[in-house]
Amino acid sequence: MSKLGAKGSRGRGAKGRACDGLHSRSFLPSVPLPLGPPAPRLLCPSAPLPLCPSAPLPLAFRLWGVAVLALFLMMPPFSLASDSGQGRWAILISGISGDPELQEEFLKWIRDLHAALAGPMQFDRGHVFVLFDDPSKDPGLISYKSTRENLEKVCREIASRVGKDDLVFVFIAGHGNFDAKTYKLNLPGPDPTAEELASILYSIPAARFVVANMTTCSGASVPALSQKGKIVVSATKSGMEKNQTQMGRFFVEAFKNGNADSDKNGRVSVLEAFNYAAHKVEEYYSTQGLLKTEHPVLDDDGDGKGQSDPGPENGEGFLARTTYLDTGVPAWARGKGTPEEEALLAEMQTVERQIEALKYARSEMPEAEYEKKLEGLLVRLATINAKLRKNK
Ligand SMILES: [Ca+2]
Ligand SMILES: [Ca+2]
Repeated sequence: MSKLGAKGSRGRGAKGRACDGLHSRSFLPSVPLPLGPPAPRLLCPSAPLPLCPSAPLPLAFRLWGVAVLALFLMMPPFSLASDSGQGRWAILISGISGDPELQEEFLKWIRDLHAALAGPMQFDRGHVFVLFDDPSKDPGLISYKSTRENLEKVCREIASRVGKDDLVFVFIAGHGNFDAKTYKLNLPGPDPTAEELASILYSIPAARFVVANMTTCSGASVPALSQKGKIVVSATKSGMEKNQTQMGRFFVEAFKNGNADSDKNGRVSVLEAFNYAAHKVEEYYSTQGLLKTEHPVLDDDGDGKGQSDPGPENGEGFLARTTYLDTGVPAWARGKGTPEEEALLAEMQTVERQIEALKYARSEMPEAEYEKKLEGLLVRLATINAKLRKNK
């Protein structure tokens, strides 16, 4: 079940956004959708279909038709070569576990995430660095003991090899603490504050960062880690949530589980992973009959404040919707393709990004202008997909 379902149960669905005319997120790519086969998602119960094709159709129906066409044409038409894994880097770090069972749990998260990155997501193995509090637990996997010094060393190494447009994914497991003023990550040896952590990580001159801090109290690290162009996910909304967190487990699961791909475009965006994991956290506490002691948030607008429900309404989630850890090739399209097909795919992703940008700018333009621009982008999307099918 997607986060959207959970949001609906909290009242967001009552706004009627699911059938919000033709600009509804229901049929656009790269947006969270209820799970299920593609066809039913195109139907909007409150918007009856036009039965007489010769009758003039309102713009809304024309847009709906274009959207249906775009999605129809997005059915797997071709195969593409995946890239070599260049341009993407990962730091997976777990600090002091403090408990053998927790240590095993954190190691499992890291192992699973490493397997997903090096496997289906095709990261270059030499681009994935694992730091753990006891390297003897898995010497083949763990690059370094998770000290601050070693984290700095890894960042220096990546900095010396990274491209300016590269993506760096940082996953932090373990414990953090908060003394009402300062967040610190508990590592063997000196504990970096959130500000120091940001300084160490962002010494890497890469344009794109996804930082997932899954520790206790991690919400308190968001203000320091937040910057324009960076996506920050934390397991808790503040430093006051000090109980052991579950978010990390589900965030990792999101990249292993097709259910996180709520819009069924064959890829899991960072926002989809967040929504999936946040929903699973909610489900976990509910099923266990426990008071929910962690409230995950995401920040990607650089204002230092995370949102539990990112969307155009609060301006959060634009980057995360269009940021992926994978190669850029949908799961259904991974294989061998031609340069022309790759160029078309890149163009398709550009148009998807423009659609998202338009949705975020919607409140600042007249509705007619919004619909006209959206229609234009959807037509472009349909045209690209038609070309891809033709090349099949
Ligand atoms: Ca997706
Ligand atoms: Ca924010």
